[in-house]
Amino acid sequence: MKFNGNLKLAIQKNGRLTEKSINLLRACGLDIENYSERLVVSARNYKLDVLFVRDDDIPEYVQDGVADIGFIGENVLFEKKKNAFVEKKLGFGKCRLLIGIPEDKELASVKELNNKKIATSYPNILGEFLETNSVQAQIIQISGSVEIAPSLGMADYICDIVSTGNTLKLNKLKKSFSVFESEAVMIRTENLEVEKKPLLEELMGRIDSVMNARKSNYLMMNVPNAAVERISEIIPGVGSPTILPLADKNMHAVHAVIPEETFWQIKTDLVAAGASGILLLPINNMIL
Ligand code: PRT
Ligand code: ZN
Repeated sequence: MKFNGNLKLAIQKNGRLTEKSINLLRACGLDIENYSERLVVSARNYKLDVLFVRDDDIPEYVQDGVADIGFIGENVLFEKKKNAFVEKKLGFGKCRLLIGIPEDKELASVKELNNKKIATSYPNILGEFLETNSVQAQIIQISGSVEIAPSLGMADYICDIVSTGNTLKLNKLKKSFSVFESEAVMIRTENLEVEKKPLLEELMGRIDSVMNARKSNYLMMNVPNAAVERISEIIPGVGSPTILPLADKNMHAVHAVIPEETFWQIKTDLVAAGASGILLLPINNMIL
């Protein structure tokens, strides 16, 4: 396997990043067969081997060149302090590392962390945060279920990953200071073999195209001739809309690519201006 010339990508085997990583690769047109039982899967239509590993091992694999590239949460990457080059953010796996405190406590300033015990699985990231803020606190390193540490009397506060905040609530904790923002990123080994560079560049181009497309939708509607100008003003987006004559001489079709989040903001104005038969379609790929 080592010398087959394929680009080697490490992704999480079984966890929160797995499905989104595979979805992204498939959206890039890569044919990756059922992966659940295997450690390595080769794409059928691209010189790419996907290695399935624990997320904690990905920075080291990429540093050592066992994998050429990896998809990994920035939280793990920065905690592990390995040498790998961040190529791009991937737009999924977003979360925040923050200080969680008991519901009945208040923290007015970061300085109030002085001399406290803080439980975390991220001693390096927390350590840097405390240092930046010139705070001396005791870091209690635990590998899982950090949120129960205050109720067990092991620590005053915690520093853990939060996305919805439900886990904090369940443990009678609440959010305090934000320590680190994270999302999944693509990392690359520092010494990528020259022959693999075109494979990586092609893959990155496809990822850009998929990510651009995910941020946009394709909007189509029918518009009375007199309203075409008004409708064109309402539509935000990438370039000017496409305006096409219809069989009905009084109407035109208007098509446009719009940012995903804007549809519900403009929908009422479009209808009020006379648009009908409004369709909003997903876009698979978009090359700018
Ligand atoms: O087995 P392996 O080591 O590969 O997986 P893992 O258990 O270490 O990681 P996993 O699958 O839980 O998470 C992988 C990555 O997903 C993390 O490194 C983050 O980059 C990202 N991510 C996004 C999250 C969350 N959201 C998240 N909510 N990782 C963990 N959580 C946990 C958090 O630790 C806490 O226990 O979810 C809980 C909080 O969630 P809420 O929604 O209740 O706030
Ligand atoms: Zn892990």
